[in-house]
Amino acid sequence: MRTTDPRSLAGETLVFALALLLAPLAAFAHGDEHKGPRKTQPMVETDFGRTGAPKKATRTVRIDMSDRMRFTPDALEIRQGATVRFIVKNSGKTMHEMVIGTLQELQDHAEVMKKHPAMEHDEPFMAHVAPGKTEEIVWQFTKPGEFYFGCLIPGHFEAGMVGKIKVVSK
Ligand SMILES: [Cu+2]
Repeated sequence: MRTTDPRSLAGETLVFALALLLAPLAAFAHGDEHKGPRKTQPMVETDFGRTGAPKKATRTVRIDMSDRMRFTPDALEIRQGATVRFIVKNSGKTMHEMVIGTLQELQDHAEVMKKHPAMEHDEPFMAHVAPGKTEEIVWQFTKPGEFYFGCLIPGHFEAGMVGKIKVVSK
């Protein structure tokens, strides 16, 4: 004997099915809401160092980028093992970026950018900085050697928007 109206039973079944469907979405949304702005960068290990922990920064370096296609300063000497907080300012009127890497990597990347100008990466060793804005990179230089930083906006690297980082062994 049935006491429930079949229509309401169908309704309940539907609600249950919806709840099942939505549960993972709700979990996802919940996990997402704690993220907020990215506080910790993904850990990346490269030939020119690795993601630095902001709390362990041992040195702060201010870098200015201008429409003259120059970084100021454009030569740095850093002690191996140092974690550097770069405060990167764009004092120009066009977009600029600071990307750290080996010379080969920067050259290759600049070539790709020429073909795909809209391509955007986000890695812990780069900062895309809008006109008038300031962004930060925290990077640990784990290996000695000669490295570079460049702006890979098409044409900028070729115009000389590149700087040198010499990492000296401890
Ligand atoms: Cu630039």
